[in-house]
Amino acid sequence: LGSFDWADPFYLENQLLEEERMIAQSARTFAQENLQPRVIRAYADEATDPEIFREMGEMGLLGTTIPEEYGGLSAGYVSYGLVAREIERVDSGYRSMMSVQSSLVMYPIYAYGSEDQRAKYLPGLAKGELIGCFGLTEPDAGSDPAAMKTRAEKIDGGYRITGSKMWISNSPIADVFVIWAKSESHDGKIRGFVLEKGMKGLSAPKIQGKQSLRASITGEIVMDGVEVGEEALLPNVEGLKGPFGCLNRARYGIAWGVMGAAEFCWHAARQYGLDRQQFRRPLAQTQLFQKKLADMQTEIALGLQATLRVGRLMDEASAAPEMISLIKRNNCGKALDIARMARDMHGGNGISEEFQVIRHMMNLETVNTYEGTHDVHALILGRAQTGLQAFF
Ligand code: TGC
Ligand code: FAD
Repeated sequence: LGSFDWADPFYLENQLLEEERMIAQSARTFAQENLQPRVIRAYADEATDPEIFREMGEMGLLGTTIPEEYGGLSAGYVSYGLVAREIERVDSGYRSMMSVQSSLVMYPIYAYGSEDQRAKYLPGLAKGELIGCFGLTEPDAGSDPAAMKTRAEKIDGGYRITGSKMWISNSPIADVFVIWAKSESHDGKIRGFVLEKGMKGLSAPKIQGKQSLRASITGEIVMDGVEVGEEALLPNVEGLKGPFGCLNRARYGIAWGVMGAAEFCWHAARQYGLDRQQFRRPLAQTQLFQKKLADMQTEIALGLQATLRVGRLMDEASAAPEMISLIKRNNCGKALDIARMARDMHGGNGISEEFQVIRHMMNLETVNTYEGTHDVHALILGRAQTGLQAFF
């Protein structure tokens, strides 16, 4: 029988390819050296440093799966997931910045865009010289994006877009806006458009006062008759499968990312329990404390194995969206439970910014909600096994 590594119970590390291990290691070094030192201040001040996009770009962490000719790394989905895990080990907001740029902006321009659109936007987005955002959710259309009100009306040589988007990561600092709208000249079908900062009628006010994901800026997108040329339309997709094709990738990355946040909380709780004495012994020497550590270790080990399995299937192009719903839902829910438990195990210190577990806990409330809530993914899985639609 082999030996047991408490921090890596199923030897995940050994199941990675050499290239994947190297990408994960460089993402870890970057996250620990460049992001960790600034996150406590950024969260407290609710301040996002746009320079982080350039730094991530220099490290090759934006558009990991996009081909090299467009500035990406041509790496696989397991590598992308490992990057998300390392960044979210520091903060879910920083991972959010990375995953919106990679999966929700670069991916649709690459997969659904014209050659001109790819050449115009992808290299700048990969370097982090351009910042992107993805507008699907609206004030009255969150879980039900088919109810969107944003319209693209045909005008001479292009379109006039009117509507508003809500809760959009990166929007107040974005240069490139991937927007989904119902297009009147395409039978009212949902189509994607690429808008640019500075266009007349386009604004993106910041949403103030978030108590979660404070290191990542979030805003609205207001489109008051924004006029764009024909070249703004993403030509190669129509219908909800356009935005969902992007969400499949982002949700998969989140399933890895939240395991990074959960690992941070688990390791912090273990160390705290070893260091702190009560009743003349370490907290870690009590049965209740050890049971909590065992639960954390178990859920994280299982969650990571599941994401690796789905990642391998993504790389073979045979992962189904329902598999992604399963890991997005379960890993987010478990990570949130683990962060709450770690907060409790730190006692009073657990509410202090210095110990960082409450920041992860607050962030994970958002991650459990965005990209399809925990319950919406349950309904996707319920539909897949009963054949019955329970959304409405
Ligand atoms: P439904 O009838 O199920 O499907 C409509 C069309 O879409 C296709 N489709 C998919 N295609 C690819 N991948 C998927 N996962 C797909 N899911 C559905 C489907 O085949 C169909 O195509 P067609 O050609 O037959 O028309 O649609 P529905 O309206 O009943 O929707 C059901 C539901 C609830 C599952 C869906 O609307 C949903 O997932 N809602 C959640 C919304 C959501 O996830 N929003 C995310 C916004 S972006 C975000 O949160 C970014 S945060 C990022 C960050 O900061 O990190
Ligand atoms: P609702 O859909 O109103 O849901 C409210 C509650 O009702 C939830 O508990 C939900 O599970 C439940 N519910 C809904 N429908 C049903 C049903 N049929 N049966 C049972 N229960 C149901 N969106 C973007 O497009 N781009 C972004 O970049 C982006 N970034 C975000 C960043 C942050 C910080 C946040 C908080 C959100 C972001 N979102 C983004 C939006 C996010 O995707 C939505 O908030 C999410 O999809 C949920 O929609 P909603 O907030 O309208 O909630």
